[in-house]
Amino acid sequence: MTRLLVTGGAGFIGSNFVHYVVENTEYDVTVLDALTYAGNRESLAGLPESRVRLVEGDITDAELVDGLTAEADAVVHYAAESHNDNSLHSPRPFLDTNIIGTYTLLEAARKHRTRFHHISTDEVYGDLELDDPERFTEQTPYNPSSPYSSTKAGSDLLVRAWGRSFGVEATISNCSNNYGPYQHVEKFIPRQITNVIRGIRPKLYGAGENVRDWIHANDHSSAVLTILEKGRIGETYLIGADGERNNKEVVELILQEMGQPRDAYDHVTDRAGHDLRYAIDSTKLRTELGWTPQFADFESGLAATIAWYRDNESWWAPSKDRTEAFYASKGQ
Ligand code: NAD
Ligand code: TDX
Repeated sequence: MTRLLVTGGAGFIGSNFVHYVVENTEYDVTVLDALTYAGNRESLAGLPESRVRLVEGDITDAELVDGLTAEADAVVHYAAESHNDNSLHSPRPFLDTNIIGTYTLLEAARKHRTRFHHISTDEVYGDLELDDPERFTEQTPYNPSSPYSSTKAGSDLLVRAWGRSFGVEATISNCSNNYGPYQHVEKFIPRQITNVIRGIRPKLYGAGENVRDWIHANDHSSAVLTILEKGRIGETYLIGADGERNNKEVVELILQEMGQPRDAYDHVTDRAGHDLRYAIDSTKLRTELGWTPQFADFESGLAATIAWYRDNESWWAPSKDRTEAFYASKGQ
């Protein structure tokens, strides 16, 4: 394996993966990315041109996808419409990219017999009660809540069907909430960090009791690379780093780290259908493939992320006003 086709490689997690691959492997990377509002070529700045090529294009473009897949040894498929709040406002792009886009890539992988790794989310499993002793495993039934998570669930099922019916050599990973550099300011942690930098109070949906299971994007990247290289074809692996926190705790940590009073935030309108809690049991990945996360300490990972947003205002500033105007229109 020498050349990877990474879809969505100019987005948050995809760009972190491309940086990780360049630093830790010999592989060359072709990024296929439509550079939607969520994609940013600056997220790939500084990477060697001899190893990383960015192709601006859509994963629903069958001819383009076919040509790029023919050149690749493996496809790692990150491209998606990824934000729950957007999916409640305007679901159609989620169907186009997450369903039709995944179908288009699978058809190319089938034709060229290309190894395929599909990036998915723990949100396909729905949510857990706060006091539920169980966490999500590979056996948990699918029960998605939002237009976003239902299209991701649909894309997972397409991957399984193309594996079983057409022999596509595919693996799937479902990861929990990522944090780290290059995340769009629409998402929870970067929104609150950049709010504080701009003198805006952080915004907590509802009571702030919802729990997310945080993992650093670098740990997600190392897990994906492990599955790509050692995972069993046809299998699903859950990725998580035991990082459960409720949203209120995370906002308080951000405020404290940024030198503000811990209660200097506002409660705003809750998200419709807001999932209560996600939690991942990643035993299979750890025991079968020997993966372990490196960013065990959420507080220091968060502090490094805050420092990154302070140091890289030119990366996020162009999106900030537009994003806040969208939230303000919804009372959030
Ligand atoms: P993101 O929104 O930051 O990035 C998505 C990228 O895909 C962008 O660069 C965008 O330009 C590109 N894209 C969108 N539509 C496209 C199309 N039609 N053709 C080509 N490119 C297109 O998303 P992210 O947070 O980096 O998520 C990446 C993947 O990881 C998604 O599949 C998401 O479901 C999954 N995931 C995310 C998280 C998380 O916490 N963010 C957790 C688990 C899984
Ligand atoms: O301003 C906010 N205030 C707030 O309280 C925002 C933007 C969010 N929230 C809450 C909603 C969630 O409980 O914070 C939590 C995290 O919100 P998001 O960052 O929007 O993430 P989430 O909806 O949990 O989904 C994320 O993780 C799973 C990614 O966006 C998905 O792509 C991934 O599949």
